[in-house]
Order: sequence, then structure tokens, then C-alpha cells
Amino acid sequence: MRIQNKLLLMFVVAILGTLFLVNLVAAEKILHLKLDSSIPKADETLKASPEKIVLEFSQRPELTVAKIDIQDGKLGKVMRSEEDETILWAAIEESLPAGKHTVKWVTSSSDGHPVRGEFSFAVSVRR
Ligand SMILES: [Cu+2]
Repeated sequence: MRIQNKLLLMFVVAILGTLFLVNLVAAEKILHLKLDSSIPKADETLKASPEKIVLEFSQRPELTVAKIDIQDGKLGKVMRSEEDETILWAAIEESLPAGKHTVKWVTSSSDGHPVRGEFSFAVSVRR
């Protein structure tokens, strides 16, 4: 093969490889779940401590790797909703004090890669 043809071939292979990788990354993003909504909602202010944290995802999350933590609080075991398999929840075992609370969660999509996130809500001071 002439040197020009070899270079052209290498160039085409490089372009195709790059396109392949870009598509792979895009596909990964689509495959991964995200948090659609929660109770309490992000940035919501409640008049009293909620009794549980409910997380609704865009697709079925893996329960075995799921963790939900809350700052200044104690949560029970993470459970899957019996009515909707995209929902995970955990009971709040002791009433949360007034103030801002951050919920941190981790679970995975069906491809097994961990997906994590966090949001905060507030409990207002009781009068
Ligand atoms: Cu993945």
C-alpha cells in the first residue's frame, strides 16, 4: 500500500473509533437511571419531620446496592414499593430536628454501574 493510502486508512479508523466511543458514552447515559422525584421534594420546607424518604427513579433501581442516608437522622432498611418497582423508600426512625437535611442516595441501573445523587429539604422550627 502506498504511504498516502496507509495514512488515509489510519485517519478513517481513528474517526470511526472516535464516533464509536462518543456513541457508547451517549448510550451509557441513556441506560442510566435518574431520580425523577422524591418525597420530600428537593428544597421543600416541611412543618414537621417526614416519616419516610421516598425516591422515584426513571427506571427500576437495584435494591441490593441501594443506600439512602440522611444527615442528622436514622433511616430504616431501604425497601422497594410493592405498587411501583421504580420507587425505593426508607422509614425515618426518629423525628428529624428542625433545620436543613441532606439526603444522599446510591443505587444502580440494570447495567450495574452505580448512580448517586443528593438533595436537601428543611424542617421548619415548630412554634
Ligand atoms: Cu453504565
